[in-house]
Amino acid sequence: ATMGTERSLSVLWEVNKPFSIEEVEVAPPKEHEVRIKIMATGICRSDDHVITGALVEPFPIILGHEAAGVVESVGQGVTSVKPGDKVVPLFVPQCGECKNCLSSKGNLCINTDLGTRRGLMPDGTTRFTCKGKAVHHFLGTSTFTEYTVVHESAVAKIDSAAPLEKVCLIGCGFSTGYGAALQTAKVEPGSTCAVFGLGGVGLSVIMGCKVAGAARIIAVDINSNKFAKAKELGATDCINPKDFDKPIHEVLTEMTGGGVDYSFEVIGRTDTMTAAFACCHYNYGVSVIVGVPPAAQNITFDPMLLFTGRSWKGSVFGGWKGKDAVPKLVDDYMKKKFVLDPLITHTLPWTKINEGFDLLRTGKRFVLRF
Ligand code: COD
Ligand code: ZN
Repeated sequence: ATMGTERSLSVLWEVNKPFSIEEVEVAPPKEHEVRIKIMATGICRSDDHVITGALVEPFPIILGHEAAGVVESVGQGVTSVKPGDKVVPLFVPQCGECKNCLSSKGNLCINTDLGTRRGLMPDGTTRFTCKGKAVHHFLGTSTFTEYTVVHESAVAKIDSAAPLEKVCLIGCGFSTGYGAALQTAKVEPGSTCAVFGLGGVGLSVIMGCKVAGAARIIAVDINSNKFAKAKELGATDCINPKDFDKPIHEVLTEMTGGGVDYSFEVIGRTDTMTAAFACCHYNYGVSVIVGVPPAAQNITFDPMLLFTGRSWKGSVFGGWKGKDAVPKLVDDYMKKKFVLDPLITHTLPWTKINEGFDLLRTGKRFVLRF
């Protein structure tokens, strides 16, 4: 089926409903588009946020944005990939022409659907039809399906030897955390770091801090069961805020004789964002927000915290420009510069997608195999 219609994927019709496995028509790729056979996809917290309604997207929709697959066919004018290439779809594309792509400092291509949430291809249409109804795309990727269509700017060609059921994590969770340390914070050798939240993304921040040569990496979580893996991946200290009767930012400031060089919030809560900011060094500390902020919540803080010299930053997809960086990250994985196995607790056949989400909600991180 080179240019015909492909089928079968999991559609979410409404908020708070399970996915239904449906026959879906996946139209051939148009000009500058690529149709991909998905081989493995991770399940990420942001997918769950759409199911619960915390992240508002148009329905019906095909979710999923952390995946790896093989190019099945390409539309006219596509030059960077060809059928048979192994690829990772990019929820932050790299068009190479917008102001952010052209800046050496930016990575948030204006063509990402993160801010707009239109649920459509860049040309304003959809490639998915189910029971005669148009089905929306998610973040320009939609990977909970055997076949998807993405724009050429939203796909990176990777090493043909890469194991797809592992490197799919480079499509979101791993790169988001790892890049927050290496790209956004630019952690230096000998520095002290604090990482709030030890899910898959927080553990990837720890790996980034370690690769950067941090001397001390303090892991913070209210679930002490997360500490063993954090230590295995490079944390030097692990602390549970529940074990102290004073605020955790004070504990960290005392532990480090005045505050950490770099702190990371990898939970997505305003109280921990403020705590992570307050625990970094008053004069030159840098705090990075990695967790997706809860909708419609604001932070109130003492501006003196900034006045004395601290910096507060955010990071999407670890600051990486995807088309350039993802192939290199896959190469680094192949050279064993970092590991991905400890981030994956289970691998399931993709038709068990609803079970995967039940387990995600108990803190597990899944990869679905096609
Ligand atoms: N204090 C300390 N730790 C806490 C607290 C608290 N008050 N509350 C929860 N935690 C811990 C939990 O015990 C858990 O271990 C951890 O925080 C969160 O882990 P997970 O498994 O829920 O989350 P992850 O690692 O999968 O990360 C998801 C984020 C929360 C970071 C989420 O915001 C995200 O996926 N961000 C990616 C950012 C992004 O770019 N998204 C765009 C497209 S995905
Ligand atoms: Zn994600």
